[in-house]
Amino acid sequence: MIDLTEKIQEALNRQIGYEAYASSFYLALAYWCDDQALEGCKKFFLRQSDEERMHMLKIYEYMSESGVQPVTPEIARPPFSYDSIKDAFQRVFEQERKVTMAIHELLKLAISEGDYNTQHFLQWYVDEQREEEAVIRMILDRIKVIGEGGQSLYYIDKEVDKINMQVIAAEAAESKDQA
Ligand code: OFO
Repeated sequence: MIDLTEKIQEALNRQIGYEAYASSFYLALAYWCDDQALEGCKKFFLRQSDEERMHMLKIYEYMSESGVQPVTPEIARPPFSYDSIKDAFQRVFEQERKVTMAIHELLKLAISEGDYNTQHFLQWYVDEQREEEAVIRMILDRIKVIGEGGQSLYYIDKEVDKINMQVIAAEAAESKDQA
């Protein structure tokens, strides 16, 4: 059993809330895209919603293995609609930046508490956030190049679909390497 201080427990519970919100946010985005007939974007956001849930569950497991019962959070309702697909991805980027900051704060706390296990546990999240931000930044760059309006939406959707497939392939290769 690992000892988690009160402060670390509170911070991990807060992080559970952020991951839960992120999962719900991506789900809302997926069905906004569905309404706009953007199938590629819908798939991207659905996969991301599942991943965020997995990130949340990893914290549940970590706390449980440490002999602490995690607190299931209340989740705020995410935005229902967006001005454009660019607006949607920009908000995603801001959301991911917030989560990155939260992970970094948590890591700083684990360092100041001398909690080596939590530091080690959080390293995975640091890497994951960096990768997620890079993917969203790439999508925003592609949207800039393609432009918005008219037929460009069709090409943006195709591009996001392609990027989604690349993310899936990269994750499959990563888990094969770890097996
Ligand atoms: Fe949990 O990875 Fe983004 O938010």
